[in-house]
Amino acid sequence: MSNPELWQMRFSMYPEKARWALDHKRVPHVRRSLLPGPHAVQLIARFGQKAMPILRHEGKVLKNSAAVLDYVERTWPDPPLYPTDPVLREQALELQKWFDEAIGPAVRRAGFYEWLPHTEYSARRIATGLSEWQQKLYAWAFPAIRAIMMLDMKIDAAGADAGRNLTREALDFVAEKSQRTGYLVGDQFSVADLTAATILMPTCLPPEFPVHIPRPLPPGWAHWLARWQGHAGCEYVRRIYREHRGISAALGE
Ligand SMILES: N[C@@H](CCC(=O)N[C@@H](CS)C(=O)NCC(=O)O)C(=O)O
Repeated sequence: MSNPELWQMRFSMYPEKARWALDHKRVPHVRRSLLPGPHAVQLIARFGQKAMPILRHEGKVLKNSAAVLDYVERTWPDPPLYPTDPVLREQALELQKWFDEAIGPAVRRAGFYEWLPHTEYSARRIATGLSEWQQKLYAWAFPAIRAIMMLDMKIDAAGADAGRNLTREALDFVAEKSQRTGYLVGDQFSVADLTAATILMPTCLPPEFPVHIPRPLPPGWAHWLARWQGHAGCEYVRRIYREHRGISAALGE
């Protein structure tokens, strides 16, 4: 069997879901990392869409993080991410859907609203892993890219407000739901925990998130993290990362 190829953005949460699933199952894979802005041109011609993650394997193309995880689960079943019990599996997949469709966009809208005004820092953080001159070039082009991102993701004050409320709701939910067994569904790590921890990663920034974070953080980014720091939901996110994130199975980028 050939190695799968993952099209991703390094700093982003949905690609992190796909990386985590592949790493968890120790599937050797190749990562193709793109930057917001140029990514649209590179992906639309190739795959007919610009959102990542996209996984290509053995002639198949999976285009959404839930579809990628489903394919990874079926192709490399061990260790499992889906609960064996059909009722628990249904619950885990429902939670994945809630985090993917309602919470992810809300967190992103609220976070970006506070982060993006810091032009130089935001550009460098998004362009993490690139050479110094590439980061400089990206920072130079970033004001135009940022304007497109804000329109594309509908980032404005009202969206940020609603996004903060949903972020808090999600943190309250994971704190409460994981109290009994430590996990969101049943008593084992599953796709529900992987998804919740990943979607809330920008809110809690667990040290095991495997992407370089430039320091010091400018005020917008620091303030965002400080707001959630002491929440019990962030303790859950940090514990899930600490105990289950594991190390990369990537062959290269
Ligand atoms: N629901 C999709 C969301 C994917 C998504 O929003 N990906 C972001 C990165 S976090 C992206 O590629 N954005 C760039 C774009 O849409 O142009 C999934 O689960 O894969």
